[in-house]
Amino acid sequence: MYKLYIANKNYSSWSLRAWLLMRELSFPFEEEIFPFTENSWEEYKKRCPGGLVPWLKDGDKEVWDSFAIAEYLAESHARVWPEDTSARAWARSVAAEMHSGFPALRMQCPMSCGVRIALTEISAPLQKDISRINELWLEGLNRFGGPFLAGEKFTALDAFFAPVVFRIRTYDLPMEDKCSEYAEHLLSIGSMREWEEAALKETWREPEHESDMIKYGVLVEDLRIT
Ligand SMILES: N[C@@H](CCC(=O)N[C@@H](CS)C(=O)NCC(=O)O)C(=O)O
Repeated sequence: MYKLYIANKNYSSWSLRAWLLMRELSFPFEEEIFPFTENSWEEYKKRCPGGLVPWLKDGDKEVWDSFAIAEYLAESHARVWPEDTSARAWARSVAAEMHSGFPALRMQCPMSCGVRIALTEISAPLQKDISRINELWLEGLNRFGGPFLAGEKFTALDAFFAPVVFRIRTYDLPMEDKCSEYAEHLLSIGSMREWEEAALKETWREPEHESDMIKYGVLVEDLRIT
C-alpha cells in the first residue's frame, strides 16, 4: 500500500495533483496531512526528504515532487498517461509546461478551494497565463475529443490542471465556453468532490495563505466551516 503525505486540502495545489491522480485511478493509498504552520519548511524538512509535499512512500522507496510521483506511478500503472503515443507526448509536454510555468496565476490566484474572491483587476501577466491555458485546453479538447484534456479518459494531465480548475472557480477567471465546460466536468468527478468536501471541513487557517489569497482581490464568500 502506498502512503501519500500531503498538506491542507484547501490550499495545497501540489498535493492535489498527486492525490487526485491516485484516487481517480483507484490506486490504493493511505494519506497523512501535514498542516501548514508559520514554520512549515522547517517542520517539513524534519519529516520528508525535500522539505515539501506531496511525498510518496512505497515500501522503502520514497518519491517527492508531483511530477516525479506521476512518473514513478506510470512505471507500474499504464493508465497514468494516455495510451496513444502522440497523445502521451502532448500530455507530458503540457503537464511539464504547467509544472514549471504560469507564475502570475500561482502568485495572484493561490489555490483556496473554499472561498470566492473578486479580483480587482486582471493584470497583463495573469491574462497571458489565462490565455495560454485556454489555448492549451482548446487544443487538447479539439484534438482528442474530450471530455478530458487528452481524450476519453482521465490522465495525469487532468490531475496537473485540477488546481487551475479550483482557481478558475475561486477567482471567476474568464475562460472560453468549451474550457468552462471542461472545468465544470472536472469539478464534478467523484475524487474532485471528495477533495473539495474535505477542504471545506478543514478548520486550519494559515495566516500567510489567508493573506496571499486576497492580495489581488476582495473576499466575497467563505464556504469553509468555522
Ligand atoms: N514542485 C513541487 C512543489 C511542492 C510544494 O511546493 N509543496 C508545498 C505544498 S503545496 C509545500 O510542501 N510547502 C511547504 C512549505 O511551504 O513550507 C511538487 O510538484 O511537488
